[in-house]
Amino acid sequence: MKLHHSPASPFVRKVMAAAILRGIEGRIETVATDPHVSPAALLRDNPLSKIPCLITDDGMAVYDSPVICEYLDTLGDAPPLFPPTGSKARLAAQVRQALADGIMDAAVARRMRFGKPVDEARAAFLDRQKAAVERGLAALEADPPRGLSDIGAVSVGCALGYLDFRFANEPWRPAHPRLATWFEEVSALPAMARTAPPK
Ligand SMILES: N[C@@H](CCC(=O)N[C@@H](CS)C(=O)NCC(=O)O)C(=O)O
Repeated sequence: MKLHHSPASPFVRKVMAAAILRGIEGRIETVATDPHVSPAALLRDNPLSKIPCLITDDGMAVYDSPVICEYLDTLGDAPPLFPPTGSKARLAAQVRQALADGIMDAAVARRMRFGKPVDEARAAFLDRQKAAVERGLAALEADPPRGLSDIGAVSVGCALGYLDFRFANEPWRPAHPRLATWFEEVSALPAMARTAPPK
């Protein structure tokens, strides 16, 4: 399989962490891709010009990260990251994934302001993204994940790692001590340690 990849993308990190947890990392060849310049090789596979985008061994392009992770769960023998279909645990893991993905979406959108003038409408948009991140963190602090055993927890780890990577000047730990303790524990695990964003 091939994966359009960037080490800075939290969504790519989620896919690589899932692949490590599933024991199939070695089956994925990463292809360095900058989605923001809309390279032809990416557009051929994903018309949205977004990463991650996985190309399966039989040539099917699969996106976005929740869909890729669910596909990876069908490969390999390690314990699944998606609890059984129809279970309450599965719904809870998917909702937590959606919350973490939403934090990543909002944080990535905030990054788009850098180096550009910010008018009133843009400032309001950016404030809204910041507020979404803050509310998302508060919801996670009220109900932090346990361990790294499902796709919800993996996604939360990637979201927090992205905040550290891109918004180190806005420390989230002091107001979210339970989340900080959990993140400290899971950051040492191979799936998180080996996929950490560049320094
Ligand atoms: N919902 C998508 C989000 C992916 C995403 O936003 N990726 C960013 C990189 S972190 C991207 O490719 N951005 C390029 C663009 O928006 O043009 C997923 O879960 O995979």
